[in-house]
Amino acid sequence: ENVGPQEYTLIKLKVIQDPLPEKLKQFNHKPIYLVAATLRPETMYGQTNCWVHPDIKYALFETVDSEYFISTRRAARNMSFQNFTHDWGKVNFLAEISGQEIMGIKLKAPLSSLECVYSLPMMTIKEDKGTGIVTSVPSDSPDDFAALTDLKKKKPFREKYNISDDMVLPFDPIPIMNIEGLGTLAAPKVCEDLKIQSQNETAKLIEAKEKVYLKGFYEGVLIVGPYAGKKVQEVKKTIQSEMIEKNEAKIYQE
Ligand code: A2H
Repeated sequence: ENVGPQEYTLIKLKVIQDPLPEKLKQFNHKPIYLVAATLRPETMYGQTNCWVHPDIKYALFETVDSEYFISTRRAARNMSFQNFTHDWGKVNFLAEISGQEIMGIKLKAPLSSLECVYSLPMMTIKEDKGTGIVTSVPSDSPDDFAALTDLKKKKPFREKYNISDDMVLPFDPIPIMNIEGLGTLAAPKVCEDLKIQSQNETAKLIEAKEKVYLKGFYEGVLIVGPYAGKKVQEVKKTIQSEMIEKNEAKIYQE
């Protein structure tokens, strides 16, 4: 669908669960990250959780910086052509991991005001886009708000994927920017205006995204962090660069 390469910011969500989940136990000598591809690095202040698809197969591999990354194999291969791995074009896959095996994991999300966030199930994740892992900003992303609301409303959905109430119920959208006409919680507002009932209402969610996305980018003004008061457009690149300098993010293209 895309013409030409798309640049994403890869956000490194560090696994901070102690002890490590069973499947990751043997990888305890280097830091492990779930890596999420985003187009909106300036919204990372509002991360409340991370999305993985329970049925997607992910892989763990070692990067040139001696860290472990978890993403789809496809994304890992792309990364190997962008100097993420020791040998150009080669990935040293160390484990195959299903989404369910990295569900409900405690993570540290860069820039988020929360001490920790959890990996939770999202059923609309596409396997062939980004890393197959999505970081969640329900204040500004209708997809994220709809998926979080589904989990909050539907106990059987949480139980099916072994998600405890404390990983979901305390987490509310965090106001991070003001968009004229939409306020400081644009995605929840538009989802409510359009009466979106679940993450599967694709057509309505496309409409919601159109409403929030362009306005957020052109008219959004941050209300938190060091760039509070600045237009998103003016500080997006700076925020991205600062995360990269702190080793919390990378540029990734596909
Ligand atoms: B965005 P594009 Cl605040 N499957 O990040 C489904 N969605 C995926 C994905 C996948 N495999 N990989 C990335 N994404 C999401 C933040 C955000 C995003 C906000 C607002 C809008 C928004 C927080 N989630 O995206 O098809 C990621 O969510 C609106 C489209 O390449 C990524 O940016 O254009 C975006 O979709 C990439 O979508």
